[in-house]
Amino acid sequence: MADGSVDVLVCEEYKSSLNDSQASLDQNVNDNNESTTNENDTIHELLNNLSNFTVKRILRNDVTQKLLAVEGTFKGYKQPALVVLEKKGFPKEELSVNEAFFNDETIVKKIYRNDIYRGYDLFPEKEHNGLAATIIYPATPKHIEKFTPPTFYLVEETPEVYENVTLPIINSQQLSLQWVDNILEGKAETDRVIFNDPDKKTGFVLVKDLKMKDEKSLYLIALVRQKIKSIRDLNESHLPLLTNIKEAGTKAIKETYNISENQLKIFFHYQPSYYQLHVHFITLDVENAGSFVERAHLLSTVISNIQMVPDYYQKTTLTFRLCKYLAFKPYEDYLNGREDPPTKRARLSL
Ligand code: G7M
Repeated sequence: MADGSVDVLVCEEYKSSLNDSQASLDQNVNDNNESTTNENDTIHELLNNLSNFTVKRILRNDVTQKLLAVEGTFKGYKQPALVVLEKKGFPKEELSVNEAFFNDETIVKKIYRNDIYRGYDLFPEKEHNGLAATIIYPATPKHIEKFTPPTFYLVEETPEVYENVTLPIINSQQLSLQWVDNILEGKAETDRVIFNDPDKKTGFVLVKDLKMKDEKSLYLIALVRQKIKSIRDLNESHLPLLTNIKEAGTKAIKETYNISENQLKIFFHYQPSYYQLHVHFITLDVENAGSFVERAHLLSTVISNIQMVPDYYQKTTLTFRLCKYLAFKPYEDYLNGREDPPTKRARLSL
């Protein structure tokens, strides 16, 4: 497992921007590496005996991902090291499962029995009981941050808050959309495009997302040609565009991957990382796609809301989470400066 691939830990909202900044991170690491090439060459010898490592701080103990990230030091090495331990997945084949666990060597310890239910601790043979380890040395503050769980802040964004806080932020600090333009203009990732509708009003490009690494599970995004920032801007004039994305997008996926619409989750992010409207298309098995309730808005629900109330997204309160205090602060400041701060403050779950 390479360092760059361990991005499951990052707050979803910042993954894309981190991907963008990965190059600079890699550059930092390279710069750092130049001065520590000798250390790096020899540190691997110490790994033969992990008692050379002292844990300074647990950065993350993720029970769902079964992953432990710790910061520490190796004996004789000054700079911080990062060690990530992950429980390995199970074999996929029935025969391998049989051979790995259901044999004489597996130690069985009974924990409980209740009616038809029994619980055990199993200790399979060593080779089926392993951990995957990633060691980063030297670990930069960015690496440490990447593996430290974020603190989340919930924002209930009224139209007024959007106008006074979000919009100025989007206008002043949004991430570059060059990569989107490149795809729309056919200048980049042409081999990753699944479908292209050139219509200026209802057209879009359906392309493999950066996160789609192989063909095992689907992760596509539909990049819209019209200049629309986010779902906040959507109204009834966009219904032909939205229905086209739904119908033509799912048709293209059926033809290319033989996956039906009822196996797809099709949604927007709010807030997105990139303010040029795009729709995520994933199969239901894909995790870590930011499809939690405080971020995902199903395309079908968005269409239905606009059909009922044409200016729904200009009127509604949109709730989203932020995972950096710096990003949250403008919202906190704005709401604290209001005439009736206690009521307004109650709208923010700190
Ligand atoms: O909704 P949100 O803005 O968070 O999603 C943006 C999506 O764009 C993420 O799923 C990213 O993985 C994806 N993405 C970001 N970049 C920079 C690229 C890129 O250069 N190419 C492609 N194909 N997808 C990208």
